[in-house]
Amino acid sequence: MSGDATRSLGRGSSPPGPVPEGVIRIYSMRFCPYSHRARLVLKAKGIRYEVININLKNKPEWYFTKHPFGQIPVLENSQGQLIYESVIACEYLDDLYPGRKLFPFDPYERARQKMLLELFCKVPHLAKECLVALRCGRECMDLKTALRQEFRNLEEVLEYQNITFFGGDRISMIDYLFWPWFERLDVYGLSDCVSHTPMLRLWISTMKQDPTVCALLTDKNIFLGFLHLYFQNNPCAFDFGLCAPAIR
Ligand code: GSH
Repeated sequence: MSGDATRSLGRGSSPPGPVPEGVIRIYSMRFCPYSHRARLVLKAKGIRYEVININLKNKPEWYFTKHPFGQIPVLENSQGQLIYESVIACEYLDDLYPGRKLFPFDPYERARQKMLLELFCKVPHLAKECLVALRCGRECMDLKTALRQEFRNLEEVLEYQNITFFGGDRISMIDYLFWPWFERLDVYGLSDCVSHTPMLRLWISTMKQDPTVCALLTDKNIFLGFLHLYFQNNPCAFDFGLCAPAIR
């Protein structure tokens, strides 16, 4: 049992004990796209892991000993080693654990995936800016236009190479690194940003059939409930659907 759906720890909580041998721990948050990346890799590779969810609006004091700025995700192993930054954490998991390698072995193909990651790098920020603007009732046409352009760049990669997944014919690391933002398009109110990119839409529907992606899909209403509370600055947001606070 990985315990992805455990209540988050906040200020005043006791620090967790050492990580048991044979298990890796992830400090996470149920709705965080960066943590989602690492959880996808943990699941895809069948790694035994435990989850400690962090309340990001009320962070535990001890959490700053795990990450200098108190960000998630962070991995911790049984030797007490800490690994943060989602892409670095995903590569670490892929290198450390046996089973199917998600990054290609071929140095050029691996470099290509990292170049694609650079091509994607504006998407997280733009998606968040659009979400904030929409939630705060601000106009976001320019932001959406910019996001559409980023998606057009990704569309060109799929189109030009005539591939289903970003790494070729099989799902690989780059697909899992992109996926969390595409799963969120609908709940963020940004589905129309892929209306002009048919290959990307096909990729999204193919991704939704992947067993790892399916295992970690978050119910849309739970996600919307989280967003509602998050934008009210309510610290219960992170446990939405577990403690089921009333939405007012
Ligand atoms: N570059 C980092 C990564 O790839 O892991 C970004 C991680 C990040 O921004 N995480 C957010 C966070 O920890 C949650 S989605 N926010 C809390 C904060 O910045 O205080």
